[in-house]
Amino acid sequence: AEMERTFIAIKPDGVQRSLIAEIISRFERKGFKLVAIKIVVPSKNFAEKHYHDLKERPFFNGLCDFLSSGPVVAMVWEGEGVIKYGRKLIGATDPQKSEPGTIRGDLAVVVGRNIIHGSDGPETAKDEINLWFKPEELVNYTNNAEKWVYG
Ligand code: DAT
Ligand code: MG
Repeated sequence: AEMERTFIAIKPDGVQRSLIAEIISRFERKGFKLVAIKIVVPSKNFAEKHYHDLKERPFFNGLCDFLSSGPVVAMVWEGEGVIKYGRKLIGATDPQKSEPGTIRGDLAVVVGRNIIHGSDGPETAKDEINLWFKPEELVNYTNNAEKWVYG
């Protein structure tokens, strides 16, 4: 299998709404593997680094205030196609446009409180994993179900 890794974060709204287990469950049941996880309150400066690509956007400041407003569950998930398929599980950026069955479609209503972040491509995945985690925080292990997930 062509294994890849993506950065997924449950934002402060998802944590406060007690959706941590619900969100993790969707990635876990799919067959993806959790290789790093922690709960942290990012500083405003750290949030600005995470969202640096959006610094020209009018919502940038509010977005960074929001991300740093409380605990975030930061994770790395591994699996074949996990970057692209993780975005599918998450759904469209604006929950009004997310399909039912997706995380945002099922669990969120407005774009400013869309409960979850996922890397949008291989380069951002690498950058975001490096920003949020030290190499030794990523755990290499074999899940015994892998042979049943991948054949
Ligand atoms: P995504 O989180 O789906 O990758 P993005 O990278 O374009 O979306 O934007 C990052 C976050 O910024 C997004 O999850 C919510 C917020 N955001 C995006 N567009 C917005 C808008 N038009 N108004 C307010 N917040 C917005
Ligand atoms: Mg994005």
